[in-house]
Amino acid sequence: MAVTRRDLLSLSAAGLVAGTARAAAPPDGVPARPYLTPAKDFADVSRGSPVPHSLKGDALVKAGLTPATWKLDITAEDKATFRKPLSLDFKSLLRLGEKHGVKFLKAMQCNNIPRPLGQGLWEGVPLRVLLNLCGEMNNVRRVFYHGFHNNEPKQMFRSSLALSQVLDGPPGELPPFLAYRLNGEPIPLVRGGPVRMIVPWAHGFKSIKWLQKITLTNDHKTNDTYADANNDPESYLKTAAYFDETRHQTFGPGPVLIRGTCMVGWPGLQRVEYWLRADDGRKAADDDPTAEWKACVIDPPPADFGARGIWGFDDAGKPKEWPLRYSIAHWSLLLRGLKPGEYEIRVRTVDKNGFAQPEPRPYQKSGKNAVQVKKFTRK
Ligand SMILES: Nc1nc2c(c(=O)[nH]1)N[C@H]1C(S)=C(S)[C@@H](COP(=O)(O)O)O[C@H]1N2
Ligand SMILES: [Mo]
Repeated sequence: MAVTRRDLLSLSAAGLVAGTARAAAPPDGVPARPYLTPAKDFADVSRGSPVPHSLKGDALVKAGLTPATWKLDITAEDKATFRKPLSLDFKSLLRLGEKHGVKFLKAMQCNNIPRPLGQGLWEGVPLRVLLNLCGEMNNVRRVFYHGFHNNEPKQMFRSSLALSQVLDGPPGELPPFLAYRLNGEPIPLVRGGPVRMIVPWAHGFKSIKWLQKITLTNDHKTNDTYADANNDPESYLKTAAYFDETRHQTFGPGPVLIRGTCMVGWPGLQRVEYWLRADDGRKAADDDPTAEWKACVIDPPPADFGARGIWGFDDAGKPKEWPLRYSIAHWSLLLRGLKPGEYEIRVRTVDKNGFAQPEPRPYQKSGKNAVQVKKFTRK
C-alpha cells in the first residue's frame, strides 16, 4: 500500500501533527472504508436450531416470515390492560411509515463482542405510534417483544423496555422503532426481516429480529433473554475504539498506516487517541500515568448522504455533530520515521464527558470496551 508525500501532508494538515482529531479524507491509495455495511455482511448473532433465516419455502410462510404472511400482535398479560388489541400486517405498517417514518444510522454491536457487527441505515415506525393505536392502558409497566421461534425454549429470544422508554424521550432523540428497511431495501431475512425492532441506544440484544409479538405487562423486571449470563440488560452503547486488524503485523519501510473503527455510544465521541511504545517485553498498564496519548484522525462524514431526513442530519444533509452517536466512525493513524524494531500500540476513545475508555464503566458485561493492544514489527 503506497502512501504518498501528499498523503502525509494531508494527514498532518488535518491535525495529526497538531494533536487534535479533525476529519480528514483517507490517504490516496488507501481504500475508503464503506460507511454502511451490506445487509448480508453483518456479523450474525442469532439463536436457534434451525436459525430462522435458514427456513425456506412453506416453512417460511408457515412461520409468517414473508412480507405477505407477516403479522404483529400486541396483547396484554398479568394485570396490564388496554382497550384495543392490535393485529397489524406488513402493508399497514408501511402505511404508518408514510406518515410517521424515521431514518436512523445505527451500528449493531453485541454486548459481548469487542467490535461493531455492521452498520445500517434503518427505516421504520416508532413503537409508540403503534401503542397509541391501542387506546387507554392501565397497569402497564413494561413492554416485552419476541422474535419468531419454533416453540422451542432454546430458540426463544426476547427483550423488553420500560413503557416510559417507549413513549417518552428528550426532544431530538429517537424512540425505539419497528424497522422494515435497511440501507434502502426491505430488511432481508438474514438481518431479521421482514420486521425488526431497533432500540437506538442499546446493544444488539434489544434489537429483536423476526419481530412478531409484543406483550404489555405489569411485570417491572428486565427479564430479557440477555439478563442471563451475567449481562447488564440495561447497558447503553459504549464509546470505544477498535483496531481493524488486532493481530500482529509486519510493516516494511515507509510510513506505517494503522486503522480502526470506533463505536460512538451514548456519551458521544470527542477524540480517538493512541499510545505507541517500543515493545521491550515488559508489560504496560493501559492507564499508565506516564503514557503519552496522541490524536488519531477521524474520517469525515460520507459525502453522499444528502438531505434524506436521516436522524442527526440537518436539511442540507450536514450532520449536526460528527461523529454521530450510535453509529461508527473510522479512524486512521499514520506513523512516520519509526526505527526498525518491535512496537506495541494502544487506542482509546475520549467521550464527550471527558472519560477515556474504558471509564467510567469498565464492567465488560455491559459492553466490551477494554483498551485494545496491538503488537507490530517495523522492518
Ligand atoms: N430473534 C432474535 N433476535 C435477535 C437475536 C436472536 O438470537 N434472535 N440476537 C440478538 C443479539 S444478541 C444481537 S447482538 C443482534 C445481532 O444482530 P445481527 O445478527 O443483525 O448482526 O441481534 C439480536 N436480535
Ligand atoms: Mo448479542
